[in-house]
Amino acid sequence: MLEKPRVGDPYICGVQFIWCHPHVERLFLEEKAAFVGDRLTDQGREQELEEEIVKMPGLRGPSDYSNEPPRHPALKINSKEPFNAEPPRSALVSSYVTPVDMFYKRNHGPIPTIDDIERFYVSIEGLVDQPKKLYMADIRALPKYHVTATLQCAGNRRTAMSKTRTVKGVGWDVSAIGNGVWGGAKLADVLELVGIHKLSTVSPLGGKHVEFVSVDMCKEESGGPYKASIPLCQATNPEGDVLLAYEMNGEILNRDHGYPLRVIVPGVIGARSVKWLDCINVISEECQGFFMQKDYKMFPPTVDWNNINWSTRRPQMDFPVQCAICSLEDVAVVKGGKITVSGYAVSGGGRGIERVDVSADGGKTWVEASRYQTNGTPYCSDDPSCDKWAWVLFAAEVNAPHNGEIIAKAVDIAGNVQPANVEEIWNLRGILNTSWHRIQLKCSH
Ligand code: MTE
Ligand code: MO
Repeated sequence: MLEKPRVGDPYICGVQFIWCHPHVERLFLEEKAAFVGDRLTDQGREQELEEEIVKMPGLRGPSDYSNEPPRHPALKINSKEPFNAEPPRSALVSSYVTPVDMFYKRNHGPIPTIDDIERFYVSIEGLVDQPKKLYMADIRALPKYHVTATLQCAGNRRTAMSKTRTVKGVGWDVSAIGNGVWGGAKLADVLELVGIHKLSTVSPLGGKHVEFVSVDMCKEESGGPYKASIPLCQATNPEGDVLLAYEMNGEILNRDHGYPLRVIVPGVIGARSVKWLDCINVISEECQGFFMQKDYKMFPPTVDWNNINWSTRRPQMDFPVQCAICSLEDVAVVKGGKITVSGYAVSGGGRGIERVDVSADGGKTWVEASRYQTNGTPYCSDDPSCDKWAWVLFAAEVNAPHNGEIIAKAVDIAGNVQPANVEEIWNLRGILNTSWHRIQLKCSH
């Protein structure tokens, strides 16, 4: 990082001009300094620089962590730079919609900054007849939708998986998940603007995937921006509810969660919901970025870092059926007798939750938990107003055993069940730990 330039520095003239510009930060200065080089001696050069500044994009990915947003002190920090943090378990069952400040934050680089929201636009490029730039006003002019969707990191519950055998990745307890109400335009409507019709599986120029590119610099992408893609048929399906979201829980999206604009791909692992969207590319093959090709893939337990062949597996998209108890910590010390066990259950791909079972005797007998959605109304799978992309919160009363195990497991509407043990789904990246959630109890009497 450069110091504020002083007389005599090699780039003094060009740089000093940029430095004086109120919208420009030091980081940009550093980039400029590398090629400005010559001294600002004449008005012509000054004019040129001014034009370059006007052409600067509204949104930028900084290369260091000097401009991170404030965060709630109750979050448990799993990695500071990049910032990765989750709320205490209890925060997840306190409300059906997770408050923004209690929502997990999962980043791969520094949080981008906006110089000028008026200058911000998303470009739509690639296999489209007429590439387009969409400014925020253009996106806000499209019909606005609110989608309640649970976002879950593929690494949720990784720490528990790493107890079987070491895995690579940020450690997470059970709270790398949250339920948000996302407000924005449907990607299907946005794609219509560049001539790709609803429910198309191929664009007129042969595109089959839609790639989302951000501006945050990640070391995994060799300093390039974070990116991911989804199939075009999912992007053009209005029922898929893929959003370009500018609101979260009725508020303007904040910087941590993707301000000014992010993608929300409901029912799919969080990694595909690209934050700080900069560019949408219609492409013929799925995105070749690191997080699609060299990460977030599910391998069998026999694969280790010596014999891994990334090309043999597909990028993970839908997440499997999942649940976790959030009213108890592990290990929990409770008074004997009746206790209420509560938590969340969710499945990917829009498959709702059919049932949640809770056992207080290590899995010999089970009781069915009650389930709630939308502000406490009992969940009912044939109710069209139920949120198909969102979790259910569950609760069950059980008799606390002495030094026993409390377990929860969910079944989705397709009849998918969770695996009983983490060992059989162990994988080297530690993703998709959806094993039965087990809590060790110690009774205090
Ligand atoms: N988008 C960008 N640009 N950069 C990122 O690091 N992380 C992804 C996804 N989108 C990421 C991103 C991952 S792995 C997850 S789980 C979600 O964002 C997390 O979203 P949240 O921080 O809003 O909870
Ligand atoms: Mo993630």
